[in-house]
Amino acid sequence: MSSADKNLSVFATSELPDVSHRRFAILVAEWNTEVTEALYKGAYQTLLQYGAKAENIVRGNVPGSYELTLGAQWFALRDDIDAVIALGCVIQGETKHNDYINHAVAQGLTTVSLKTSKPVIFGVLTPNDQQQALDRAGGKHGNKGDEAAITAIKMLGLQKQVY
Ligand code: DLZ
Repeated sequence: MSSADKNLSVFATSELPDVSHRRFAILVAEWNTEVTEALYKGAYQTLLQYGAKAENIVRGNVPGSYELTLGAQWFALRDDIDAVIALGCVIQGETKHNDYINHAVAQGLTTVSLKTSKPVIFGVLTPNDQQQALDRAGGKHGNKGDEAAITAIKMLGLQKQVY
């Protein structure tokens, strides 16, 4: 079973919708690149695995997780983007810096999602250390990137059901 399938079994209660014509933006923070690149790989492959077309997936990089919110807003405001997946990794440090970043990003992505009425998925790891992050970026605890992609797909399914 692939890690995407594992995540699907955690989530799924129904079939995933057809997303062959849906357009996705994946935003990747450049801090903790080893982790965020693994998250990206997971999200990208999972979108393809569940029917998205490569030409309908655009990638954007931001310097750090704090910048995910504005990057997400720029993509979400585009008419040709249906959903945004924001990927980052904020590792706990000796100061409270990480708390401020995590709260700002969570709040900011929520605001963008509600303001644009599009799925903006929080794919940010908030681990205590790098190993915990790697465990969740294709390691023993799966890949949060896969999970973020499936969440985006499921939200597009709900949108179709509602509208
Ligand atoms: C400054 C900072 C710190 C200390 N740690 C992280 C981190 O673990 N993960 C991450 O994605 N970004 C970090 N940053 C950078 C901030 O997200 C942001 O890029 C800067 O504060 C500039 O706005």
